[in-house]
Amino acid sequence: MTNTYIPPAVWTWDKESGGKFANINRPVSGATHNQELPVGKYPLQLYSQNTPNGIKVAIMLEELLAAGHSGAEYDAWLIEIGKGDQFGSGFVAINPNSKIPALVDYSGHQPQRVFESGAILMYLAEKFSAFLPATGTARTECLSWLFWQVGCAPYLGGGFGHFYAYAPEKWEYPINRFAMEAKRQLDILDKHLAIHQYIVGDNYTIADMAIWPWYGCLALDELYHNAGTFLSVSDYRHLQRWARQISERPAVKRGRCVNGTSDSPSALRERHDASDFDRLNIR
Ligand SMILES: N[C@@H](CCC(=O)N[C@@H](CS)C(=O)NCC(=O)O)C(=O)O
Repeated sequence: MTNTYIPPAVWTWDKESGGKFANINRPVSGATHNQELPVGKYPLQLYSQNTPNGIKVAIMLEELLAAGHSGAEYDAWLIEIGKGDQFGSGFVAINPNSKIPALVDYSGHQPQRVFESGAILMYLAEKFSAFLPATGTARTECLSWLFWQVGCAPYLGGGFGHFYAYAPEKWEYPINRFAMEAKRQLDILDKHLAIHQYIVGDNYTIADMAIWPWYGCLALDELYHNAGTFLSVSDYRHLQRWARQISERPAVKRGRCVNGTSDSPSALRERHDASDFDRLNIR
């Protein structure tokens, strides 16, 4: 590499560091402005955007509804992270980490906030006794893979995705480092899915719902522009099979539209009723 950086003794904040998210990144936490969160008619209020972490929860809620859990009806409000909505006072109050997704459950005596996508999936699975095996090896496997995903995603998103797609310039060293790690992770899943239908054997669980939005979408070449070709994702045949199978689920098709920001006919900025999907062009 030619442009070698010599770190100063003390790091200072370079506001002009560039990159897609430079305008919203700061070295401090907390709210930047007052912005109350809207509250809709259902006990479950989701505040999110349809990024890979965001759609995990919308997919879970749609799967719960599809499985007949009418108590999983929800309002989904758009938190536009590119515009800094995650730093509004109302959002920071339900997630001090200022990242989507976050959920508030108003069904109990006190409103219950839940943040971190893995924690939200587990909270909903336990609340409805669904998509998480109750005991034994299957439950332990499910939670192992759920936490595997939450731990690995920063390498795929913050590492590979950032340097391949969002950094102001392409640098070989970080792209190489994180492409290697992304392929290692894809290979783990491919080998596992060669002998399992779903992540936890025969049952579709919250582990699939957490892993698919990242690794399933990457396998389908829907995550970062051209990344599928770059990482030769078609080589991972078993992962491909699983990724396509999950993508065909009607609840997954609906969930990934929720809190979409684009002008595309499959983006639903807010979701307040099952009928909201009727006007979408869901493939
Ligand atoms: N570990 C968190 C990560 C959430 C996360 O990174 N969310 C991103 C979108 S995918 C976000 O809100 N980014 C906005 C920001 O970093 O300011 C989770 O799984 O919920």
